[in-house]
Amino acid sequence: MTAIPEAVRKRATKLRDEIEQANYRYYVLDEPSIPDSEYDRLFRELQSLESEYPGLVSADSPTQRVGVQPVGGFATAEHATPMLSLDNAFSTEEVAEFDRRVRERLSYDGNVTYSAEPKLDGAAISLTYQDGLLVRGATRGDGTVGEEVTHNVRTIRSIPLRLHGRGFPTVLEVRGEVFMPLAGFEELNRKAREAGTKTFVNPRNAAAGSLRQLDPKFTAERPLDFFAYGVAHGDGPSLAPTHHEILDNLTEWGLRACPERRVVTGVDGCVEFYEELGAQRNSLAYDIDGVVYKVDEIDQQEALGYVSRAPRWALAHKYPAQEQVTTVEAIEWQVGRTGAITPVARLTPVFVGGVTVSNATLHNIDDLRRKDVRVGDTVIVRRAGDVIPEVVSVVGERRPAKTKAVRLPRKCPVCRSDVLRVEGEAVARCTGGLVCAAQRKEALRHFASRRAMDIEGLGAKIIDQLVEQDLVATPADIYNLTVEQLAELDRMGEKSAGNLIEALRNSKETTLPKFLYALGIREVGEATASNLARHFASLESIEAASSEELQDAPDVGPVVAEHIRAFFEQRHNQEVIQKLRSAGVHWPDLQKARADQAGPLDGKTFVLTGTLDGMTRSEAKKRIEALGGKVTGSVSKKTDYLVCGRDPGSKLAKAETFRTEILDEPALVTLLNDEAR
Ligand code: 9MJ
Repeated sequence: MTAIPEAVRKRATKLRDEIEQANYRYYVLDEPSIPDSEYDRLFRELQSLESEYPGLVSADSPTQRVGVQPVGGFATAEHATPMLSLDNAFSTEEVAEFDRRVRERLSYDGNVTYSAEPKLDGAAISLTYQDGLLVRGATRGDGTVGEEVTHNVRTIRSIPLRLHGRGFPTVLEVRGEVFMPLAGFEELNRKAREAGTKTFVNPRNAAAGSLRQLDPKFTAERPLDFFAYGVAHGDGPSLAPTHHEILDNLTEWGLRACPERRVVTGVDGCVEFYEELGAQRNSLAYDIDGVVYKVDEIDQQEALGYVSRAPRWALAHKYPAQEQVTTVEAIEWQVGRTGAITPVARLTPVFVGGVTVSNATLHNIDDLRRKDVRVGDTVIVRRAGDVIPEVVSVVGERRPAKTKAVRLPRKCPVCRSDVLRVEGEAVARCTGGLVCAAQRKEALRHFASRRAMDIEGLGAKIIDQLVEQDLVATPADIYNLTVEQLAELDRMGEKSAGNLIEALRNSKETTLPKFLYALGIREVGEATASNLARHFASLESIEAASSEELQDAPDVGPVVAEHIRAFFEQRHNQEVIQKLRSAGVHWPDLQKARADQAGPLDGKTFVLTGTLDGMTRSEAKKRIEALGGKVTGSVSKKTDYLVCGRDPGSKLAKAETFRTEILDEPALVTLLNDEAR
């Protein structure tokens, strides 16, 4: 045997210690210290050292087992067939290598048929059904012994307590993943932030933590879901001969399997599936960290067998990690349009969730304090779906000496006005208003944006220069700009200056809802602006309305009404509006809304998702609004209907969690036609 250099032995010991520590934090405490990507890196390094120096391998090496033994609280549950994990691949070459090994072992020259399925990021679970009755739910634990969590599993609504139909084995052990859909996860964390309690790092930990609650009452309150992905053993009637048919059978017996699965052929089929699903990854309702390929023929699976911790017939092909470690280089405060100041971490750039991230939000001062993020810290950054990258936690073990806790600045970092934090509010604000260049820039960006005044070519870079050179202070000033002034700016020539002037001229013809939205009144988004316009029909009536009268408009509560009042009471704002109108900004007269003659869909809130065939989304919106209904952008408790077209986005899953009524296109058309009568 090759002699093992001392440095290698030391490195292996260090890696084992780090991996063991990470395992403990992950499996026992449900509080991971490092992201999976970092764990995988350490694990692979240890594996590669051990394969180079086999003398390093010891029975207690983390490479020799799946997780850690369960501790306390729950009864232990043995797995008659071990619950294994999966080997990982990070490239097409590694997938090809896997396929080659499979064919070699099977002495098979043709293309292997695989079942390809999303790899869900949750907690693995084993469910035992005896004579169709759910008798045991168990976590994976160390793969051989897990924890008995039957009571908790029974609270998950997508897990049937009794199987449907017939033909299932007398004893059926189903394996699958308990996970938390993203909408539920974000809602849970939002509530935790509001209540000032601890947030979960990611949906997977939230799912694992929820499953291991000692009191099932708490599990029941968590939005958990379940997809089956396999069967361990069955007594009685035998199972189908292929993996995909077994999953189909499970769905006939009332279990859920991920609908995104597909039977594919050879490496090409696998990779095509990987790429297609990768393109949809950000719009799925749940987190996935890769796809899994499984040899579809059960006979072939049996011939291939297992290695110590993973089946030889399956492979996880991972996507770019959604969590990475990096370091915090600075913590800065960003000033928004309404003066809200938000802590932002400037990071050593890191590739996460498919893009390079160098800034991440820290939400607000309370959240920052709770996580205790400091300059110099090693942190976990998460970027999942379309969500803004965020710092989720600090890797405490890696904090350098002499760091300082971050404090809320007393002066605005941009204009030096006082920073004010209203008692009970999470957000701190700069009190500078339009004196503050940051707020001015943000107000102008908002004013010019596509859904507001839609001024093409007036982007952030131009606005920054206009404000910094004192050419523009308020939105009214932009209509006084000349071609000569614009042509002087960086990134501008005569021609683009001329185009911008033309765009400014075009933008003067607008609509009342767009104009109201463009003013940037706090809490007045597009939907509220549109409701106000419809309800009051003219800007003058809105300006003259009392707080009570404003609240007669749909979607306007006392807080929003107060913001509207406060905005119009400012003389300064009145002047800006006056100047805008003098510059020629105008909109068509609206029919006076017949406020007292309620539309048939009055008070009903709709959300649209997916593609409609017979009309565009904006036509649908118009028709709903014409009958008094309201269309908003995201699903909440208050949503009455989700209109669901083809290829719906994550709103569908969210609507399902709120049990919102779902209308397909024909149902919407029927409703609109019926109500229009
Ligand atoms: C997940 N996590 O979605 C397996 N998995 O199969 C799928 N995990 C698995 N399959 C055998 N889809 C062991 C683990």
